[in-house]
Amino acid sequence: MNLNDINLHVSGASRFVDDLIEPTGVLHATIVASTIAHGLIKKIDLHEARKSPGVVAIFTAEDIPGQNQIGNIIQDEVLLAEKEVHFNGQPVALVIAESKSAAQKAAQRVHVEYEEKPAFLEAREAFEKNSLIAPPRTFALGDIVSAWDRCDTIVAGRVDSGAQEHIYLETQASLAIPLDDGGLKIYSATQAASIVQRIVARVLGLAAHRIEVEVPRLGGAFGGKEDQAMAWACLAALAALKTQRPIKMTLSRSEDMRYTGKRHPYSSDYKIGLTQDGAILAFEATYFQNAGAAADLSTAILERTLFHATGSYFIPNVKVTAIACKTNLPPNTAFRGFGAPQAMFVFESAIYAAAAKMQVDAKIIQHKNLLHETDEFPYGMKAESCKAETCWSSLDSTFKLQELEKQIIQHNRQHRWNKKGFAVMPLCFGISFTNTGLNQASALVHVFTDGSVSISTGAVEMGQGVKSKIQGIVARIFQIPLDRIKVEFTNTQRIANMSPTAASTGADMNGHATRLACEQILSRIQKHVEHEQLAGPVIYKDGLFQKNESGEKMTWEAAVQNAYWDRVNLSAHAFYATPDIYFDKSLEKGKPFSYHVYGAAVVEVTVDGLRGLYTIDSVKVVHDAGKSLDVKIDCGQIEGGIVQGLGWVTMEEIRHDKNGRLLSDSLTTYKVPDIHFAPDIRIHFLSETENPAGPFNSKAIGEPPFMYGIAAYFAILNAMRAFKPDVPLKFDLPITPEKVLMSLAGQNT
Ligand code: LUZ
Ligand code: MOS
Repeated sequence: MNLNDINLHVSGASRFVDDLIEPTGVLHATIVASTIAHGLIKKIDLHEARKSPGVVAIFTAEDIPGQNQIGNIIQDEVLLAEKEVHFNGQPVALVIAESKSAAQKAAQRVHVEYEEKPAFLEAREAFEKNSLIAPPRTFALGDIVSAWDRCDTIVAGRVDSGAQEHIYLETQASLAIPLDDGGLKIYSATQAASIVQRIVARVLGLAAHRIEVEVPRLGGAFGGKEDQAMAWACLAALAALKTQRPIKMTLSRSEDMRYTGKRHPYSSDYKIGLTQDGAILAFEATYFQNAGAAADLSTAILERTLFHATGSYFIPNVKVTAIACKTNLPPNTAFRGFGAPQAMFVFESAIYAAAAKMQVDAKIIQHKNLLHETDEFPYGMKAESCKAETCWSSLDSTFKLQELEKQIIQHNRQHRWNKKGFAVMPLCFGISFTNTGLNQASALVHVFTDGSVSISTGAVEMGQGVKSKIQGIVARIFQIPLDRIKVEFTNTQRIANMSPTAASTGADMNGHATRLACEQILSRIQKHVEHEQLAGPVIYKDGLFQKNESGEKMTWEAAVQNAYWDRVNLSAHAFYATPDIYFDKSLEKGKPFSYHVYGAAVVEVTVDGLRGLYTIDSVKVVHDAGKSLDVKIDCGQIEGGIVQGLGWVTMEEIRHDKNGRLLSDSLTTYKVPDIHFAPDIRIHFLSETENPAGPFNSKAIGEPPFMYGIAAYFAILNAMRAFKPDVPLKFDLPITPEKVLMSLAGQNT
């Protein structure tokens, strides 16, 4: 049986951090969190809490032996508050007790006195007061100033998009175990084991090599564990070092929702200019990003927003500016798409607004302005191997858009109380970390004397199937069955200096590194067979070393055994750095991406005009996966991405009270798509294309499909306009049933 994560999951056997067999003497941690959005700490009274049953220790910032600093890109985030709190939910103290409930009870008995200060919850509000994370950045192409004069239609407006909660099945979790040499072993539910190692070492004032971080697997992450697993690992580590007992720190669903950051809400201004025939000549936008109270990954996310400002289109004159605004919410963070969905929603809204003004179908403008091979992105890269037009026309021919349109018009004629609408979303998403330095990965491969294989890489398995893809790569090269290949847990002492498993690059980069390591070993074994066993050139085919002339053959197992006794090295480490990418921030030009992923989707919806309810009927996709490493995994990623994208644009609504306290802090108040909401999804892969940048010509899959969901917003708008052609055009997602109803009833929400 192939014991990869997929099989373990379906049988319920897989263990996540919280399921690991607990070490004896384990203690449990919980935090005392700020109950205000912004203010000074006047006093922390631990007196009563210390007497609470089961309490072992309580720590505050003063107990941190190293630096009280967990900021990664920008060092602006303390682990435990010192004099000031900057968001509701910020850790103020750490309570350690014999059980989680004892810790929680004691935490309630910690009394913190605050002096409240004014708080910003909205990006524009923070911007007005010059509360910024970093200076604004601008990308430009062509000559925007003169371009406006040549436009026949100019439309300007505002676009808003809301936050999104990750709702990974597994909440944040860590387990820290003190070691006899003064170091720690930490099990952490993180996408970024080496960054956890680095920051824990900083906080504890220890060398990185003293901190071993292991990630067994994650129950989903979606970006929410790229940076934000950090605090929980650091807190467990701090307490483990201090008490010399194992410490477990897990968050309940509600704690996780209240304490951790989300997808960044954006509020944006746009201006778009077109000629009479629908060619977009100019686009200008300012994105106000609600970063929350610390930088986290906000500046990187903002950069990806700029990179995707014009989506799948070529616009000759562009000027886009993005501003990370510092507010008093938990620091917002990575979430599938990483700033690109927000940018694409703005651009699609601009097209939609222009189409409405010109009284043409938005699809016509979309199609007319698609990217082509020789076009240049505003950041200077050429759209080589562009598949935008191919995906669009394949969508059209595969799913018969004209027929769909006819059916919808007919349905809307025949139905008074429910109307259908559809919209198309073309996709172009850049693959690589935009921070070029992160585009590196390593693999460590051992072949054991029985011919079975162990692989370690920097990839974290979070349900996306990266382990299966890596296993598949090894199986292709060594030509052995999958159950002879084991992909190990991610561990900082087997693979050093790992980049996060993020930016959709996990299978690409770790897959390439694995390939390189396997090729080294295979070549050594082959040479051994040629020189010591079969005396002459051999080829390796069908799992056999074969000599052409004589027909002599040798199995993988026999060759491995013989090579071992001949003292051939059966282990290899390989390093991969994505070639030919660079970016010059002083010019804001370069070639930041290894390649782009293309696709197109059509979303069909039905709106109930009396109740404002809607169903997403179908999502039909043409997607370019290159030569897919695993069609089932890629389909799963496309389906999951689409449903998550639909949730963001339709029903997922985050609400705070005026003290910045999260109101939508459970799955009864924060609604996410379920199986009943999920539409019929049809996926057509663009016939296999070459992509030498991906292992075996594959393409990255993780993030891009999320953005197909954006079409649902415009499909719903189209259905609403079938009820009421003059319904006000607002671009403010999520478009909840409440908003649909109020807007059809002519009321503002
Ligand atoms: N994480 C990151 C990402 O650190 N840099 C990126 O460019 C990125 N892109 C997408 C998702 N996560
Ligand atoms: Mo990410 S949004 O951690 O790829």
